[in-house]
Amino acid sequence: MTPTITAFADSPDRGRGLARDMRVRWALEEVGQPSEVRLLSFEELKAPAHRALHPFGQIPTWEEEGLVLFESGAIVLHIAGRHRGLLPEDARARSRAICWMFAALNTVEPPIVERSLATILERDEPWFAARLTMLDGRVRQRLGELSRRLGNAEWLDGAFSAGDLLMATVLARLEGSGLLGEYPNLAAYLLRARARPAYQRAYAAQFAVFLRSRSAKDPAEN
Ligand code: GTB
Repeated sequence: MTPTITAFADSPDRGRGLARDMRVRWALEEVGQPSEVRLLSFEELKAPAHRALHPFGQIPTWEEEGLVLFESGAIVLHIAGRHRGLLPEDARARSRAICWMFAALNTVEPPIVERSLATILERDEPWFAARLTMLDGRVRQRLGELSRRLGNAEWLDGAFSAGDLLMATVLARLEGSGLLGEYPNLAAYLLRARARPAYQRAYAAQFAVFLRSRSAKDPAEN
């Protein structure tokens, strides 16, 4: 049965591939698993039908033969566990790759998301500049540590894995901040990840949603 995932009908990132369905789309492309995508408005996200799938009323979700999952990391792990290509066969290498999945979501993503939310929600506050300096410092700490560990390697631990996939989507959220450019090996790592054909296909699919929503809103733009 073809799995169904959910995504924003009208993503606030305007098709830049920053919403968390992108991780799932990318993982599906890496392993060659077709899927259906159900697009949801903000109202639909909070409606009982969607909350029955996702307790927090968010995207993405996963439905497949009665199995319902939420949390992008759990969905990527589910995909990686059922197909070759995103986790090593060797048990120890597999555990290390899963370690990087958690590191991406639990250690690197939180300060990046906090910074990103502050730039949206707190920009007009009188104390915003001081807060941003502090948040930048927290992000820099993690980027410095990650940069030192990556060194000149192509990927975080041997072959490309679901750990790299999640880490790249986390780093992508720094787009436009100027912070990633301070760590040339991380900037190159993100470019390398985004150059993967599977990423390109996933990006194109979510960008097509943005183009359709834009033309529905303003036919003159197309
Ligand atoms: N921990 C969950 C996961 O990893 O799946 C987090 C899911 C989540 O935050 N989903 C967001 C959502 O549904 C979309 S991705 N938000 C609606 C709500 O909570 O009501 C977050 C996101 C949104 C917008 C941008 N952007 O515009 O750049 C980037 C990321």
